[in-house]
Amino acid sequence: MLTPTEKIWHNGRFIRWEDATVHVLSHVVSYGSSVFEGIRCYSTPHGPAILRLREHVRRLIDSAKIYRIENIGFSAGQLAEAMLEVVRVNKMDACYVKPIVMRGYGDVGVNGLKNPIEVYIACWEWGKYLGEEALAEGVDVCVSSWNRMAPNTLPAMAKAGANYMNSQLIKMEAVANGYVEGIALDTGGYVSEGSGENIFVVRDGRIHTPPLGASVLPGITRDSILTLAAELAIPVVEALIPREMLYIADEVFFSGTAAEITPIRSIDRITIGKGRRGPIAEKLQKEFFGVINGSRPDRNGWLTPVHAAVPVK
Ligand code: PPE
Repeated sequence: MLTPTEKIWHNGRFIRWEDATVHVLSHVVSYGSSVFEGIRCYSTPHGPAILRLREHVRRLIDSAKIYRIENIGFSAGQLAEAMLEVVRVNKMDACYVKPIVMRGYGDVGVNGLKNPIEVYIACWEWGKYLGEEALAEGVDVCVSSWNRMAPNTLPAMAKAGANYMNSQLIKMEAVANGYVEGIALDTGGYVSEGSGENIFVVRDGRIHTPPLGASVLPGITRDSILTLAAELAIPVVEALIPREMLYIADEVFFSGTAAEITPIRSIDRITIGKGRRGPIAEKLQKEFFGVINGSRPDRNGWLTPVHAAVPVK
């Protein structure tokens, strides 16, 4: 269960954790009108540092724009600084940072354009997403009977609260059937993504991942993996993946801020590869966690130190 921290940032000032409440008639409650981010702050040899802060801020602003929130009220720089400040104020080391932009209380009805925009940023300690052993051992998952949203229904490129109603159906069904997670197909029947993770499939030394047109969130960890794969000279194909490709893969793994890089050892009770973490997932994990633990240089400037005195652009 969630352990509260002291403060939450709200519209430019800090309030107590327990005061960060919304009115039940806020637009977001009835209509799901929120966009948000999930960001990890890691404990590094140089103190706490936020991973890929700029990219998360950018996606938050993009998600808002898709839903016609053209002005969050804070610049990218201000939002980034606020996220660092939340970690500082709460004296956190490793934690998960969650900014939420929502349509608040005021008007009634579906059209939320007149409702005020509320911005909150919270942080708390969050451990391993798919279980302690998952990163080394791999997880058992299924293909969901639920599809990801059709492209012209809910936009998958926006990280919107409403999309997570679909994610909940995928996740709850998987858990009810004894799996850790579900993989959703898109409405064309091609592999899309997990309820909260992007997916990668390895066969014959080549990495395959669904393109953005397959109803996936443009994951920032996905992007990190594409960058690391290029640096390691591992070929990557972004193309539609038929479901059966999952079963005959040498390796399959998830990526996400929360899930990091999590190998999949079985899908629908079919063993994937050797039934444990494969060499490519392991190599990518080594590089990814190497940047965080300082054993690899931060070549691409992914880490923003929380306690540095320089403002973030
Ligand atoms: N797809 C979905 C649907 C998704 O929710 C996430 C993040 C990803 C892909 C991976 O994106 P990225 O984190 O930028 O690499 N899911 C978040 C967890 C959701 C939850 O609140 O639970 C996360 O990983 O933080």
